[in-house]
Amino acid sequence: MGSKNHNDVIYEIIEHMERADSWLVLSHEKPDGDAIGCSTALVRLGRRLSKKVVFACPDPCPPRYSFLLDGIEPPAPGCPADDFPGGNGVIISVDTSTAARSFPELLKRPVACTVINIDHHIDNGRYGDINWIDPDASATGEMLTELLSISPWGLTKDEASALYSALVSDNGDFQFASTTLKSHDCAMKLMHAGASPTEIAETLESTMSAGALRLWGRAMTRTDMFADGICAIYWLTSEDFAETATSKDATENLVNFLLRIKNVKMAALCCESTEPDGKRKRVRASIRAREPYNARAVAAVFGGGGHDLAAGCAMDSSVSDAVSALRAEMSRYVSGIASDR
Ligand SMILES: [Mn+2]
Repeated sequence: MGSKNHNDVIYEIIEHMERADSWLVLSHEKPDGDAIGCSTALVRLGRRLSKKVVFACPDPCPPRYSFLLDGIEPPAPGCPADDFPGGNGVIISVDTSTAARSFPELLKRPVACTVINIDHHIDNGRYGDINWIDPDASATGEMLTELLSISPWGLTKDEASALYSALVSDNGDFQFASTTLKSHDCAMKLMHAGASPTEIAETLESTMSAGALRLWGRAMTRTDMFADGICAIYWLTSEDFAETATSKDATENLVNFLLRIKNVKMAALCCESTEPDGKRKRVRASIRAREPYNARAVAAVFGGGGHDLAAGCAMDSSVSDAVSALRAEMSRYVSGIASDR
């Protein structure tokens, strides 16, 4: 995409947002820091501009990011179609690769309004009327920083802090390979607007419960190395969550610890979960990789997706079967890459 097109789409989005009386801001299911940071920044901006703002997310905000909701209503849990007047409104979907990860029924436009899709996932389904997809952005927060910097609206300290939180939670505090000069340029813009990296880091790094630390301990003691020490995996069962009084939210970033082991280039965490639709148990796997390995290539074998270095998938099997299947696939994949070189 040339730089002219890039700016054209941003201006088109700004124009639609400016013109609309109401904004429906959508975050994806199981929201992470990027999704919550971006959606709360937009909710704050919309209120400041006197728009009617509805904020919705299929799942509750993880406690780690609840500080971003200070002073605003938590997102509506169900599909907010009835709350949304339509007509002169926009639906703004952030950080959401497919409509299925949000509210598919809404994104099929039962109401006449423009759907704006702002995301950095390379596999984005382009379900919007306006799609701004930038896989080079280290976070959707980076894209919104760019948009707000160009817009006539500017950025308040609260909005900048939300976007800074989005940025650092997706690029691993500027440590992941997705970090670019532009990521740092965005950080500078956000600091100019009042975001404090120290305050945000202290808030983000001191939110763990004792139960979560015990849960991490259980996973860590199971650290299983394979493929000549290039791969590592650990897992958590429903009992682990029950006995430590924690939920899946407590596992954010846990998988990344496996990459701290010397020479590990590909890592996975398998978590047993009970699906909301009933008692069916599934296993959700988070996969991480370091170059030249690709996490999405492995996730795709199990019907999952994501980024090159961070991906995920769900499996209908027991934890032990899921771990064996993933172990086998990672070994096969890693040895394939080794023989290609
Ligand atoms: Mn993201």
